[in-house]
Amino acid sequence: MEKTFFIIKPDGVRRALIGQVIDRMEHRGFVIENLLMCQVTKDLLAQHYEALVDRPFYPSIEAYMMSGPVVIGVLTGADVIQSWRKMMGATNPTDALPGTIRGDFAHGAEGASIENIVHGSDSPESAAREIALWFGHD
Ligand code: IDP
Ligand code: MG
Repeated sequence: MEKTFFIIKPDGVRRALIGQVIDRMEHRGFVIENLLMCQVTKDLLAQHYEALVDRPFYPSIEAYMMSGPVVIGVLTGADVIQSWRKMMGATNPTDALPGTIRGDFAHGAEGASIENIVHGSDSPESAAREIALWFGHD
């Protein structure tokens, strides 16, 4: 079984969407293998978004992701990495289709950062790296 790493971002927690996001995972038949509410630290976030830290908009991502608690977890199932990405929808909620989490719950225009409710690993390599980073083991 494949594993992926997910985050319900601060806007998802703030808007009381934890239940609806988890509900979609469970309805789809994926298994939640690990689940934790926490406050992101600067260092951990920079490691998580190592591909984005040098971008001009990274400070806005940092402010967004540290603006409140997040829920992190590991999801397991067949082809869960790509399936969860499809369930999330496009990065920019303006492009996210109705029926996706971002397409149903986000509009994305909150200042400089793209606020889009959820994160999901984009490849098996990212999933393994992110699970190890956030949970300390795979
Ligand atoms: P993803 O979350 O769909 O994988 P990534 O390109 O990996 O998208 O970007 C990570 C996160 O950083 C996005 O979900 C979004 O919150 C934020 N982000 C990405 N690109 C931009 C941008 O151009 N401006 C502001 N925030 C961005
Ligand atoms: Mg990404």
